[in-house]
Amino acid sequence: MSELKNDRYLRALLKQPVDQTPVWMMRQAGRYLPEYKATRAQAGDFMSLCKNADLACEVTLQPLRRYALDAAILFSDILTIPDAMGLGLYFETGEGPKFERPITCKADIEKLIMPDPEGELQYVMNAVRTIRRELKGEVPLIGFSGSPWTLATYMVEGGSSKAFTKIKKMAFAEPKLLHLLLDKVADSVIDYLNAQVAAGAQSLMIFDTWGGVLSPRDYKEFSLQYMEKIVAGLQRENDGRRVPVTLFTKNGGMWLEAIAATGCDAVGLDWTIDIADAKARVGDKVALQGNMDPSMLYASPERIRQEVATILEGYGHNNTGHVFNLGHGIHLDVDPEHAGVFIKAVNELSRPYHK
Ligand code: 1CP
Repeated sequence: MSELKNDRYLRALLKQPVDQTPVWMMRQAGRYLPEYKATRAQAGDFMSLCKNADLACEVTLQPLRRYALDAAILFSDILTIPDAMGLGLYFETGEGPKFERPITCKADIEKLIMPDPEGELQYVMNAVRTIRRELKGEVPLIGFSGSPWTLATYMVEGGSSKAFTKIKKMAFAEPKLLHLLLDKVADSVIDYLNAQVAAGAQSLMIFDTWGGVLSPRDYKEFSLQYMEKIVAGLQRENDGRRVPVTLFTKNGGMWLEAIAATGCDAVGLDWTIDIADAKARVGDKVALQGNMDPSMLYASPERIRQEVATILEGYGHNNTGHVFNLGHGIHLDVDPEHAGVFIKAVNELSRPYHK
């Protein structure tokens, strides 16, 4: 495979020296970009966009044409696995994801399909292969999955949730049942991520968007334990290069040390923790990714630059091991020019930290 022209992102994750702080944005391909809306309209709906390798590749590359980003992320969704397991994913206009057949009992869990990454999920691998080819080694490609806990919240709630009562009822009233489900989902995530690496993904990220709604004990039992199992089951090298793994638990700042102890290479931070404190707590054990509040992109260009400067100073002069990012996905009504101000600020203001 071709040499990477820009490997800052991979180097920073592995704590090797870099010339400036690499940056990308969670949900960088999406509805804040008019060109995304146009391609999505061409595809028809969101899942058709995910299932068309050429169009999925097109939207993956769109943000890279606008901004000096250091990584591309596969255009897909975390809910591809539950869909392939047989739950019937659908999107209603203006609403979040929903499942036709949510999990309600043991029989539902027992009949879940273990998806074949090159079978039911081959469309994802085809997208990975197409994107890798079209990237032409410009920047690395990030593959991803949801954490078992986060996937299970959608599978049991039947869609997005605010209070998570159904999944918590299962966790506390029938914990064995939930463990059965989490274990099955973890096994499919391992197969799915390893297949993404085989297809060309150069780094992996696990999104634990809802781990932060659990108590510290329950977080370890129902979320972290399964992410640890996944990390242990992953293919960590491909083409003679290490494939770094980043774990991101939104609202997981309290549990940094435990997350860092899973064997992952990097920990994603939202904005509710100061990056200087996070750095002091994890030391050299892992790299850190984050951590600007995505709502900061509503601010003036001066304010955005100031925030970037503050976060860079917080991480400090020990300069590697930081990947700049938003603390969660970019909002869909953000002005694309402001995203550009953010990326440019990281590119320019981070250089002095790497001398
Ligand atoms: O066009 C549209 O209307 C669809 C909106 C959309 C998009 C652009 C969805 C539905 N998924 C995606 C893409 C997506 N999702 C990516 C691709 C990378 C990129 O955009 O650059 C990634 C990495 C995800 C991951 C994802 N999906 C997460 C984890 C990260 C996070 O933001 O917390 C979660 C929780 C989902 C579920 C999901 N899929 C779609 C929506 C709107 C949601 C969130 C629902 C909710 O809030 O509960």
